[in-house]
Amino acid sequence: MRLVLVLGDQLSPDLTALQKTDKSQDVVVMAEVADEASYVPHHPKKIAFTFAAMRKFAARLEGDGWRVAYTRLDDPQNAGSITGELLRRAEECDATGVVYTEPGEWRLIKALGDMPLKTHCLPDRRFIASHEEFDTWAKDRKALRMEYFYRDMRRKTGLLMDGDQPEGGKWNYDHDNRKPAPDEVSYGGPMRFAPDDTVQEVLDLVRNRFGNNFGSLDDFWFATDAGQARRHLAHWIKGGLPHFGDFQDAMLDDNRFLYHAVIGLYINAGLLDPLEVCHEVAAAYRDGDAPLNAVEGFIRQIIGWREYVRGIYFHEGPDYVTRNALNAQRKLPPVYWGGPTKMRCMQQAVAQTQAEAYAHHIQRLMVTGNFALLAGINPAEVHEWYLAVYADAYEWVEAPNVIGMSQFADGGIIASKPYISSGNYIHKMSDHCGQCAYRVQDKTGKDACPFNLLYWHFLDRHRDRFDGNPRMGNMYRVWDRMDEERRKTVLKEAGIFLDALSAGAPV
Ligand code: FAD
Ligand code: DLZ
Ligand code: SF4
Repeated sequence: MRLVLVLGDQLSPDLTALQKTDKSQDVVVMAEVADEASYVPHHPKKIAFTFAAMRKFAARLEGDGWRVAYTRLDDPQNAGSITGELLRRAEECDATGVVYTEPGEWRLIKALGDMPLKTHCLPDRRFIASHEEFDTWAKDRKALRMEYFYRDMRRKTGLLMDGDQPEGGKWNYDHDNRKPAPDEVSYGGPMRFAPDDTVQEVLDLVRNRFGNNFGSLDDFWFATDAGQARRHLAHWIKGGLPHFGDFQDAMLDDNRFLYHAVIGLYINAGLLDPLEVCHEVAAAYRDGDAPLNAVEGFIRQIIGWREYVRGIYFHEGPDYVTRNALNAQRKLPPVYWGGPTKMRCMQQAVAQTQAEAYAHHIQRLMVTGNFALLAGINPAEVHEWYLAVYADAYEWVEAPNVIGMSQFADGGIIASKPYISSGNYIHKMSDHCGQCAYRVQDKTGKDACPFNLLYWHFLDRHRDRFDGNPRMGNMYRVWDRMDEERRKTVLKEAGIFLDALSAGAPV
C-alpha cells in the first residue's frame, strides 16, 4: 500500500493524487503540523479555517470509503512537520511509498523530494494551464504580459467566446470597472456561517496555541466545507456579481467587502473549483443576471491573473521571493502589525485585515502595498507579512502579487511600471481621506498626506531606473516642472517622515 498525501490547500475530491490511487488499498495522510502553522505567523483565522476545512474534508473522504490517517495538532505523537508525519505513517503502515500532488510552495516541494521514501509527485490539475503550457507561452517573449496569456486562456476554456471572437467584441472591459466608491452598497457581503462543533473545537485549539499571533479569532464566519462554499458562491453571484465590475477598485471606510466575491480562500484551499466558478459566473451573464463588464472582469481575475501569477511563480524559480530590484531595505514598520498611525487608509486596511484575515485587491495593492513600495520597505518582509495575514495566502499566489505586482522587486516581470500613487488616487476611490488626520490636498507642510510626499521621493530616488520608461515620462515631466524650492521641500519633508517611520514613531 501507498500513502496519499493531502495538504491543507488540496481539499478537492478530484485532486490528482486521489484520482491516481486506490481507496481499497492506499491510505490518505493528512496532518495538522506545527511547521506549516508557523513558517510565518499566520493569522489565527487562517489557521482555524485550514484545520476546520481539513477535518471536514477528512471526514468526507472517510465517508467516500477512504482510510484516512489524520493527525491533529495536539496529538502527542505529532512529528511536527509534513515529512515527519509521512515517515511516521510509512513505518506504522509499512507503506511502499508516497503519492502526492505538487505543493504550491518551493519549500515543501524540496522537503518532499528530499524524503528518504519512494515518492511520486503528480501535477496539480486544478489549474487551467500546466507548467509546460506556461513555459511554452513565455518562451522567447520579450515581456510576459498577463493580457495576452489571458486571451489564450479564454480561447482554451471557451469562456465568454463567440466562436473565435471575444463576447461583446472586446477582450477586456477594465475601462468600465473604475468607478469611485458608491454612496450605498446594495450587497450585504459574504454569507456567514456560525461555527459548528468541528469549527468550535478548532477555534479553542487555535486560541490556545496561536492566540498571540496578529489577528482576531472573534466572529469566525468562513465556510469550511465545499457545500457551504457553494452556498456562499450562489449568494454572491446573485447579490454581488452584478456590481462587481463597477466598483472593483472602490474602498469604503465602513464597508469591508463591497461587491467582492471573498472566495480566494475557498478556491485556493480546494473547496471550490476555479473553472466551475467561472462557468457559473458566465451562466449569470447568459441568463441576463449580470452585465458583461462584471462577468468579464471576474473571469479575467481567475483564468487570467490567478493562472498567470502561478505560471510566473513556477517559471521564475525558488529565488523569486528573495528578489529586491529596487534595493529597498527599510524594516516593516509597526503600523503593519496594528501599531498606531494617523493615516486613516492604512489604519482601516490593517484593522480590517486584523479582524477578517481579508482585504480586497485595491486595499492590498494601492494602500498597504503602495505605502510599502513608496517607503522603500524590504520586499522580503512585505512578502512575509502578506503571506501571514490573509486567509487566501499561499506562496504561489501571494509572492508574485507582492514581490512582482506590488513591490516591483522582480524588476518588472509582472508590472510594466510600479503601482504607485499619491493620495489623490486613494481620495478618488475611497471616503477615507475625509476622516484622516492628514490633508490629502496638502502637498507639503505638517498636515500633508504622506503618500503625496513619498510619491515624489520614490520617483526622485529611482530616477535612474524609471526615467526612460515611456509609461512614466509624464510623472517626471510634472516633477521637473515643479518649482525647485518646492521640490526641495517635498524631498526634505519626505525624508523627515521616513526617518520617523524608521524610528518607529506613530506616523
Ligand atoms: P475578488 O476581487 O472578488 O476577485 C475574485 C477572484 O479572482 C479572487 O478570489 C482570486 O481568486 C482571483 N484574483 C483576483 N486578482 C488576483 C490576482 N492578482 N492574483 C491571483 N488571483 C486573483 N490573492 C490570493 O489568492 N492570495 C494572496 O495571497 C494574494 N495576495 C495578494 C497580495 C497583493 C499585494 C495583491 C495586490 C494581491 C494579492 N492577491 C492575492 C490577489 C487579490 O487581491 C485577491 O485574490 C483578492 O483580493 C481575494 O479576494 P476576493 O476573493 O474577494 O477577490
Ligand atoms: C496554511 C496551512 C496551515 C496553517 N497548516 C497546515 C497544516 O497543518 N497542514 C497542512 O497540510 N497544510 C497546512 N497549511 C497549508 C500548507 O501550508 C500549504 O499546503 C503549503 O504552503 C503549500 O501551498
Ligand atoms: Fe490616506 Fe493620505 Fe487620504 Fe490620509 S489623506 S486617508 S493618508 S490618502
